Amino acid sequence: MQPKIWMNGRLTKWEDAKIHVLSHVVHYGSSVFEGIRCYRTKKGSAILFLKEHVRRLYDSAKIYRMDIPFTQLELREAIVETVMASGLEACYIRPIAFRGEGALGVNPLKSKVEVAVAVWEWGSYLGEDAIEKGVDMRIASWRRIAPNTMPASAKAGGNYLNSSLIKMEAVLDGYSEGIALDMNGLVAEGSGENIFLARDGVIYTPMSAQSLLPGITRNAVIKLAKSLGYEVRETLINRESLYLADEVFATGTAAEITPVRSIDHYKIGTGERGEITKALQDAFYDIVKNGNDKFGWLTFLPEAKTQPSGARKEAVKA
Ligand code: PPE
Repeated sequence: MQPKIWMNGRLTKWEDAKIHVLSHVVHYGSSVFEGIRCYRTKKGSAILFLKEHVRRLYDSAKIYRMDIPFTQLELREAIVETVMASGLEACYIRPIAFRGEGALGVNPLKSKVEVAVAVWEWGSYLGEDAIEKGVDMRIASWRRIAPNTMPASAKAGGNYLNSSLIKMEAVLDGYSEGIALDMNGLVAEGSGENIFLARDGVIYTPMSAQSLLPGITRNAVIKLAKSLGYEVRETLINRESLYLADEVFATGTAAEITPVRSIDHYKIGTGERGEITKALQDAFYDIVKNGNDKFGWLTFLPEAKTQPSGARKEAVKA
């Protein structure tokens, strides 16, 4: 049996969570969404960065002048409710707000905003051994959407047409992922991940104004790296810096921290997971696997050993 889907305020059966074919979103990509992970930690199931993801959803909605008919607190509660109802101890969570029925035509303002939350099991994003062995990537021939065309910092459905082109090209050519450059030929991001490199012990990642989604994992990795004593520079990165790096890794909710072992057939460093990448993974997995959450990034579900039952509202308010 598939998990229930929360739609416009209530849980419905998976197969009943439907929309009309003339919904605005189907024609014009007018949705904003999030991807969140719930982990089964040793201290119980916990959602990683619940508040941050919900906030980014509302930021994306604001950019597209969408009024989501629920508060952020209500949506956080809906997410916890959907995860709990699924019975899954670990899952991927997909909240989405979109322009539904109303009027066709480009103007979305006449179409009502609908909201849904779905959950499913989603294992490794870039292949089985990816986290340990790393993946092969290419530089995409497609550029990432430029800042004055579609805002990359909104996680909007339409942006993923660009991501799809990048991804299909990479996969059909035998790579796991494509890295897109921005309009100036500088490194932007993968189709669904942010990109980091390390050289001589310093970590670099493209600046958030650089045609990229300011990833929540990216932000966390920057914090983890600093807490481990590494210098992190958010800067402009040219393509060849990737080839010359000691280490390259990709970050994202789905991808977590995935080493990149080659780009365009250039071996990165030794071609194996690097020391810094491993240190960051260890710090990250200590939080999401062991539940050692010194940063306060996890929202434990009420059943979790560390939380009293009935703590749902308290948990999501925090
Ligand atoms: N850039 C893009 C374009 C992107 O889609 C993601 C997440 C990131 C960066 C990393 O952001 P964050 O998850 O906040 O660290 N991509 C999501 C979607 C993947 C999908 O295939 O759908 C994800 O990782 O959940």
